[in-house]
This record gives sequence, structure tokens and C-alpha cells, in this order.
Amino acid sequence: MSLKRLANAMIEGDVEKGKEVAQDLLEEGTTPKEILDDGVLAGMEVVGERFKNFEMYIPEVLGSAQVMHEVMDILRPKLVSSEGETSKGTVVLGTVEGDMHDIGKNLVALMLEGAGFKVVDIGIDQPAQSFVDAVKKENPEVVGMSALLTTTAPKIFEVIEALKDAGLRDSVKTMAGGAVIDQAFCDENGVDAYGPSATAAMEIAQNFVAEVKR
Ligand code: B1M
Repeated sequence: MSLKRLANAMIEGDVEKGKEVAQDLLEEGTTPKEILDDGVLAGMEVVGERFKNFEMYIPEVLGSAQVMHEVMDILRPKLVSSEGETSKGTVVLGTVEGDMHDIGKNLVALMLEGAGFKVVDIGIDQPAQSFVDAVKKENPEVVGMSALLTTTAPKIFEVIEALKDAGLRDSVKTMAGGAVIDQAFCDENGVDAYGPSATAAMEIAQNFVAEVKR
């Protein structure tokens, strides 16, 4: 019932209602994962559909995004492992050049942090060189790229090529996800794994790190 209220707050772009319902749900014992999947993502799915059908426009969608950000701030401390625990590994994560979508990427970051990874989030609209610079600086096991537009998906290939040119390709595993990405795209563009969801992204990162340590 309340999960539906949260989904509605997302659709209405009502930040205060979204925060209040998320707090209530946590207090009632609903898990952060259920809140994400059945509240936040359920609401976002409706937003996506309405945006596609011209029933919602950019300012309204930004309102929904704001609710999502604020609810994620509430859930983050519940998902993130306790301080002082050894990091499970490092993931450099970003949305590729030309692409401003960050909701999915932030969700991936949240799940990874929840699983104990150090996440170096380089942000949205990031050129290939920024990924390379972050890999040089942070020495991660995994590089994650998010793309939601047909026009920006090819930028993932540019990141892979830039990592090769910098002599870093063999030192990291790569994964990609976002609305326009699929397994075939990853196979064709030399990406090690396709992440269909934030949970999948977390499992992929865990497997990658286990492989590296083996
Ligand atoms: Co945009 N937009 N948008 N938009 N937007 C889409 C992507 C679109 C599919 C909507 C549509 O028309 N049907 C369409 C793209 C069409 C295409 O290219 N094929 C589109 C368009 C066209 C545009 C603009 C061009 C619109 C315009 O200006 N005319 C413009 C482009 C701006 C730009 O980036 N340069 C634009 C702008 C915007 C807003 C700013 C209004 C807003 C973004 C706000 C923000 O991110 N802060 C927005 C939104 C919200 C959407 C939709 C409605 C929702 C995206 C979203 O956040 N979904 C979207 C429609 C849709 O996707 N159905 C749409 C929820 C999120 C949790 O899912 O991001 O898929 P998603 O992430 C999932 C998985 O994909 C995966 O895990 C996540 C959780 O499970 N995942 C990964 C994501 N990244 C991953 C990385 C991984 C692994 C898994 O490893 C690293």
C-alpha cells in the first residue's frame, strides 16, 4: 500500500511526500531493496512510459528525478556497509559523454556501496579521457559506463579504445548498462559484461573481483 504511495510521489514529483513515505516504510520494516524496487523503480517506470508518450515533459520528469535522489539519500546509510570494513574493491563509474542521465548510474553506485565497494563516481557527461584519468588515479578493478541515448552509446566504445591506448585495458574489467545497452552491444564493443540492472551490476562487480583475486 505505502509502496504504491511512494511510487505515486515519484510520479507526482512530490519530494516531501516521497521522503515521508520512505521514512515510514523503513520504520515499518520494509527493506531498502523493496523500497527501491517496488516503490522508486515502479514509479520511475510509469514516468518513463508517460515521458515516451508525451504525457509528461522534462520539468516534470526532473521533479520525479529529484524525489528519487532524495529517497536514495535516505536509503543510502541503510544499504552501505558499516564504516571501517575493508573495501571489497574499487569501481570507477560514470555516464558517458553527451549523456546527462544519472538516475540509473546513481542506483548502481548505491548498490555497489551497499555491497562494500569503494565507488569513484566521476559523474555525467564524461569523455573517455576522464575514465582513463580516473583509472590511473584510483587503480580500480572495474570500470562501469552508463548510457541511455542511442547517440551516446557509441561513447562506450570510445572509453574502451581510450583504455587500450593508455595501456590500461588489461588491468580492468569493464561493464556497461542503461536503457539502450544490451548484451549484443557489449559483445560488439569489447565490453566485458552487460548490466541489465543495478543488482546485476553489483553481482558482476563481485564476480570480477573474485576472478582478479583467484
Ligand atoms: Co531522457 N530519454 N532524455 N531524460 N529519459 C530516455 C532515456 C528515453 C528512452 C525516453 C523516451 O523517449 N522513450 C529517450 C532516449 C531515446 C533513445 O535515445 N533511444 C530519452 C531522451 C530522448 C532524452 C532527451 C534527448 C530528451 C530531449 O531533450 N528531447 C534528453 C537528453 C539529455 C541528455 O542526456 N543529453 C533527455 C533528458 C532527460 C531528463 C533530464 C528529463 C531526465 C534525466 C534526469 C536524470 O537522470 N537526472 C530523463 C529521464 C528521467 C528519462 C527516462 C524517462 C527515465 C530514465 C531513468 O532514469 N530510468 C528515460 C525513459 C526510459 O528509460 N524508459 C529517458 C530509471 C533508471 C533507474 O533506469 O537508467 O535504465 P536506467 O538504469 C537501470 C538499468 O538500465 C541499469 O541499472 C539501472 C537500475 O536498474 N543501469 C546500469 C544503468 N546504468 C548502468 C550501468 C551499469 C549497469 C547497469 O554498469 C556500469
